[in-house]
Amino acid sequence: MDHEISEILKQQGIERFGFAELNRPLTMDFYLSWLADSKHGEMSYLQTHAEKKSNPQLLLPKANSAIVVALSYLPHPEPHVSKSFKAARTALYSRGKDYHHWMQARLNEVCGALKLKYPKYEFLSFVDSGPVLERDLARRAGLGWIGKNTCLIHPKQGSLFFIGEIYTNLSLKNDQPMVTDHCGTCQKCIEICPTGALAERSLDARKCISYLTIESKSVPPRELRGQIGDWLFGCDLCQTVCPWNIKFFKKEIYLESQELNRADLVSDLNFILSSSNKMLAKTFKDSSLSRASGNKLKRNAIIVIANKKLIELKEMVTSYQEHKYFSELCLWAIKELNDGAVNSHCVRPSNLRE
Ligand code: B12
Ligand code: SF4
Ligand code: SF4
Repeated sequence: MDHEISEILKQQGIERFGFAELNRPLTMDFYLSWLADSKHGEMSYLQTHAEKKSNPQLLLPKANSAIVVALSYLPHPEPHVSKSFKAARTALYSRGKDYHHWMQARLNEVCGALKLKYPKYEFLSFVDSGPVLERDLARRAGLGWIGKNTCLIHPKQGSLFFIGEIYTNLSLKNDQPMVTDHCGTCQKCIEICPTGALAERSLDARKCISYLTIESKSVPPRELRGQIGDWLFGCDLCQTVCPWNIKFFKKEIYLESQELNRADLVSDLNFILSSSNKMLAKTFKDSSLSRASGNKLKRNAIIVIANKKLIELKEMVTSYQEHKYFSELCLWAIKELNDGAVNSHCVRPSNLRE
């Protein structure tokens, strides 16, 4: 039966997968202590999900196994979106369509094909947002080890992939052993993290740029703003520094922004700040960037403007000063711009903004 399932997955174009028994995650205690230390910040859903993460049968009664799938995002499988930036720096995973939609749809198709073959059994798929401890599950399915950057890494494919899974009441045999830890004495991810968010295999989300630019609704604390650098959405540093990604992606990954055209960056950030939130939502509807609301994108843009000393956008930043959410951030950004200003010409603030 396991062989037939493998064939169905391959027919559906899924090459990298494994099976895991559905029981309490091996790292559940770590997860609970991580929550108890409040390292999840504002992501209260992680707390709510704890019970179902611990007991997968609460999601699908009598579930025995999970089919765990890894899909690489370099190159991005769904790169075409209505608008992408020319120069603003966004995480590699986000440079395409929102995987919560297309990957979920692909897994739903796989569930459909499995149901056809095994009509008496149940299949339920999740991608990212479900109450599943995905890295733990994928590790148990033999898809990689958990690195010191907390990412799941495969010795032959690096870590630049998404994880999704299908719960089922079929009993599937796990035929891939867990991958042994290949981090050794390396500490590169911990050393490069600009905000010091990483300790070995534990990430303080409250300090992670990915959290600060995507998940958190708050304006980042002053002491972390400078470290966000030019990241507009997400961060890849602890992965792009990893020798296991460098080995497989070589010239496709960068630590620094690629040679940036300042005018393009100004144009991207100006677009964000001069658009209404409604317009931003419409523009990025199909893209991963839709995970951040208009105000979050604007907040991030103001931080990048300050950090990159884009004095051309000072007037635009100033135009947000009266807005309750942005006012303290604007004061900080204007001070940063004044401190580092070299030359100035203003961009006309748009009346499209809310
Ligand atoms: C919340 C969340 C975040 C938070 C917190 C991340 C974190 N490391 O905790 C933030 C917003 C910061 C984030 C960032 C990113 N995320 Co995220 N995130 C999640 C989410 C929804 C939950 C993760 C979670 O429960 N975190 C809590 C901590 C405690 O759990 P954990 O990270 O899984 O850590 C486990 C290990 O560290 C392990 N562990 C701890 N100590 C030890 C010790 C030993 C010896 C061992 C073996 C294991 C071990 O136990 C922990 C609990 O199981 C998952 C999807 C899901 N449903 O699981 C995606 C997920 C983990 N994210 C993903 C991605 C792609 C990212 C980013 C790369 C996006 C980006 N470029 O900006 C970054 C990577 C940052 C990083 N270094 O982790 C992918 C990871 C794929 C992979 N190859 O690992 C996932 C699986 C989404 C998906 N479906 O593909 N994310
Ligand atoms: S994603 Fe960036 S900020 Fe977050 S832990 Fe990795 S290097 Fe640090
Ligand atoms: S950078 Fe080094 S320590 Fe960090 S995950 Fe990669 S191999 Fe492990």
